[in-house]
This record gives sequence, structure tokens and C-alpha cells, in this order.
Amino acid sequence: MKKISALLMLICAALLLCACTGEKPAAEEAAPIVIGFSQLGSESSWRIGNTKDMTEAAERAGITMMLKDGRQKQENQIAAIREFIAHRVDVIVFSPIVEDGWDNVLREAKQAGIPVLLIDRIIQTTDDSLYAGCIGADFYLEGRNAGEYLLKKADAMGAKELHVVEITGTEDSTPMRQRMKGFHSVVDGDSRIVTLESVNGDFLRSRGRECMEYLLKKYDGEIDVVYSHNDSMTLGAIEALEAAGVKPGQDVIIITVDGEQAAIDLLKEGKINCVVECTPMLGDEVMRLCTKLAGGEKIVKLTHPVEQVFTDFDDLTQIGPRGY
Ligand code: GZL
Repeated sequence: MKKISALLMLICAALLLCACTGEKPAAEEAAPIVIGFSQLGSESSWRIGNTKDMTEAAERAGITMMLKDGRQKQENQIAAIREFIAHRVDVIVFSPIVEDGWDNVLREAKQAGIPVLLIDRIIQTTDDSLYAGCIGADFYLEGRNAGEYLLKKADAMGAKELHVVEITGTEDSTPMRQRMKGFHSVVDGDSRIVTLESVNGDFLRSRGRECMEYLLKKYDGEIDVVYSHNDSMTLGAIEALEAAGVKPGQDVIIITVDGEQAAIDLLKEGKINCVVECTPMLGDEVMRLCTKLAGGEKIVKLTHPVEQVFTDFDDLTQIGPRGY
């Protein structure tokens, strides 16, 4: 009995002390920030790596993250954003699968007073106030880097003419539009480079294989270069090339974007010639920006991560594990 009364006295003394010092008892610590994250899908190792990185970064930051998988459909992402509004999250984060068609739902978020942070891809809108900022790659630069590699390769080969086929990402997505624009802004002015055709592979490995099978059939023996907007499609394309008896990286130059482990391994094997990095590791910076937004602070409108280019001109032994 004495022990209980001693314990009760200790608790009262602690509470009294807190009251005097103005300290809040631990139980009243600030509630964790809650963010809603609408991820567009799980179409590639890049996307899966991005989701994993976001989840781990939220844990590191002590942020509660509601994660919704859009399963490659814009309507699913719009529904998820409405769910986040209903939950009154502190910040909405999403990677828009395509650039257009977001104004209405983002106006609802604005009316609810919830800041929106774009990750990875951007949107087209006439009202920039609908989102607080965007963190993602400079896809136009990625395309330019791919083009500049090809011109350097043409110089090294002493090539008179190189026929290029392009396997693009999801129609009307930011990476598809910008990687195409950036690449052609470099190569279209060089008479040695002739683009035979661009076909949509939707960032999917299976579609990358189908696209390559179609292109091999249509341009039998004419193809010198494959420029693919992501590694997943490149892996599919390589399956098709090898099934047709074509040596990727030797008979045909392979240029790809993302920098996932499988692509780097093939670069080291000589089956890919150039890997333009597009890092999915954006989570820690996203959580930093969300913390600022939740605190009512403004953030920079556009944040680009620093990215590298790995090519067969480089010392490839220096490339460490990729993590995706
Ligand atoms: C790029 C990202 C792209 C990747 C693809 O930031 O949007 O989507 O390049 C992924 O692998 O599908």
C-alpha cells in the first residue's frame, strides 16, 4: 500500500513540476505530420524503388504516410487525392501519371487549404497556385544527355549515318515528352542521325519487347541505335534483339534511362552502351519539403536532383550498388 502511495506522489510531483516549468507532459507532444501520397503505379523497378524510398524516408522523418497505388490510372489517383482531402491530411503528394486533367481535383485541395507537392512528374495547368512545388528529374536534360552520348559515339565510330528507333514512355507523361524533346534537340541537327520511328512502350518491359519485335520486323537489318525512355522497356527490347540473333551493345547501340541495377549490370557486360541516371531516391527531400509546408512555410517551386550518365567510355568499376 505504501508503495502505491509513494508512486502516486511521484506522479503528482512530476505533473506539478511540468505545470510550473510550462513543459507539456510527453503525452501532449505535437501530433505527427500526416501526408497522403498517390503513387501512380508499380510499372518499373524505378517506380518500385521510388515507393520503397518514400516509405523509408517517411519513417525516418517520423511522418505518417497514407500510400495509395494508382495502378496506372489517372482516375484512381484523383480518387486518392479526394480521399486525402476527406482525411484532412497536412500535405498531399502525388506523381501525376500524365500532365493534363488535374485542375478540378487540385482546386478542391486548394479550397480545403491542403498544400500539394508534385513528385517525379509535373502537370500542365494555367493556375500555378494549384501546387506548392515539384521535386523531380530534369527529363529534358536526360534526353539531351542521351543525344550527346550518341553524337560522341558516332564520332568515335567514324559513322557516316546511324538509324535510330525510339521506344517512348507513357504517352503525355512528363518523362516521355521531355526525354523525346531533349534527345531530338541534340540529334535532329546532325545529318548523320536518322530517326526511323518512335513507338510507345508505356514504360513496361512487356511492351518494350513487343515494340522491338515490331521494329525489327519493319526495319529488318536497318536499325543501328535503340533509344529507350526507361530500363524496363530496354530489358524487354534486349530480349527481342537476342531472340532475333542481334547482339545488343555491339550490332545495335543501346541507350537507356533510369539507372536501375539490371541496366548497370548489362552496361558492364557490354549489352548496353549508355545509361542516363534518373534517381528515384527523392524521399528525404520530399519529407523535408512536406515538413516546411505543414508548418505553413513556402518552398521553392522546382527542385531537380543531381544525376549522372554512365557510358561505355567510362571506368565502370567505380559504379556502386544502385538500390533499385
Ligand atoms: C521518371 C519516372 C519514370 C521512369 C520510369 O522520373 O517518371 O516512370 O523513368 C517510370 O521507369 O515508369
